[in-house]
Amino acid sequence: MSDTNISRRAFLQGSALAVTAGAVSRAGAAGLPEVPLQQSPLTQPPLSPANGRPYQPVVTLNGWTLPWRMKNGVKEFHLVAEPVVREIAPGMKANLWGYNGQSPGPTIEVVEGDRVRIFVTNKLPEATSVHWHGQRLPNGMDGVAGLTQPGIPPGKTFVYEFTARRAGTFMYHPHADEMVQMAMGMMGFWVTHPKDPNFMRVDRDFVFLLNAYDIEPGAAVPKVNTMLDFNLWTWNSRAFPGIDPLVVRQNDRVRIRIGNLTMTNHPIHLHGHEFTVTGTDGGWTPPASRWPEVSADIAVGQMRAIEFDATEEGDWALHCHKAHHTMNAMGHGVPTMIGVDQSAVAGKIARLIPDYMVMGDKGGSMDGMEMPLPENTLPMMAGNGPYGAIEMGGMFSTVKVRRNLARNDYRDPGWYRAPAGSVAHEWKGGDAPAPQAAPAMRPGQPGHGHDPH
Ligand SMILES: [Cu+2]
Repeated sequence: MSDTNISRRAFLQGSALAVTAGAVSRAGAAGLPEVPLQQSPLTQPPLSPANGRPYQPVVTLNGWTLPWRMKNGVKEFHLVAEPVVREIAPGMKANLWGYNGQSPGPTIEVVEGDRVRIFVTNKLPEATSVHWHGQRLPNGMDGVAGLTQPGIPPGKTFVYEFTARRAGTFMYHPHADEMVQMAMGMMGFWVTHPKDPNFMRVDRDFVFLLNAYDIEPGAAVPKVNTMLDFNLWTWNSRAFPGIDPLVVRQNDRVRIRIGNLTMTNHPIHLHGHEFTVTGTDGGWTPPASRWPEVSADIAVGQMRAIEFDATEEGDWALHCHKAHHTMNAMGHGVPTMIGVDQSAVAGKIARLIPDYMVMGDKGGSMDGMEMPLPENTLPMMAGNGPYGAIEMGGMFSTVKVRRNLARNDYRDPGWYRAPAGSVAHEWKGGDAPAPQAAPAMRPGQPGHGHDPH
């Protein structure tokens, strides 16, 4: 395939110009890189670079990395903005907008110093643009429709070109009708690897975006006008139990890069290990500025790279610490009934509705209860673990640390088998007589026996 003169001239002018309508016709399309598509919602293995400078590729949780072609020393990518169907978790599919068959779009991986050319074809019913969030680039490549370029009209292809100047963690998303397009799932991850592959080297490097949708139970299209009250809290447009585990070999150095494109902050909490924040939107954090944490709050529009040594074997929860963010669509608006004896009223209702069930009087646990749900709707908390129901949904997964894994093996090893005697269990030794402390009293208080004075 050969370049078109039109696009080459456009690059020399150094701004995001449309490859003219002719170029996306059958004849002109010869100049465009092919469009890789991904349909599977499962985590794809890391894409080892076939050409260019070497690096340790990342693993996109429930996602994939976009292949490129090398054209006269330039890495060429082709993104297609289009309507997609995304399985949020088994049992529920959403009609979203995304890139190359999925929401989020594929991760783009390049190396510091790479010359990068990205063709963006718009198959949406309205204009779009792509903003390369966090990058240093020529102003005309920044992707803000109206400010730095005209919007990409439906059916047209624009080209962006710049040098990836700074290593780090980035995102991409539209800067055109943002409220609608981001509520519909248009976003993706970008990683620029350091030129020196041994700089900040880790064994496993995971990436995902925090996103959120408001989809009525039974519906499939997000409500795009919702400002705060979302009901699906997702990582890469997947909700637990649809989120894959992060599989790690014991003693691996692990990095998890997280970007937040929701409307609120998310305190992401890791069990069993301490981590440090080694990178932000602005670059690597200076080592002297790091301190140990077990939760990192990720504000809207921010990115954080956390790192730890996976020393402890097991299945360690990794989740947002806002309790409503580890739940799915149903149940957020239900009144609190804890401690309310509903038995009298239940009898009366049962005469009218034979299957009526008292709910919530002993807490919210759904353990063992099967609820009828509307079509295409996820239960509020849904996962099953080796010891019963995991009463979670939404922004929840596990870091599965195992010994004896191969270096590049990311397959789910199943549930952790804890050594005998190391699991919390029912006490069967009988009640020990516990000495009770005497009731607290103030000196001189009448009726309380002896006075120390
Ligand atoms: Cu959250």
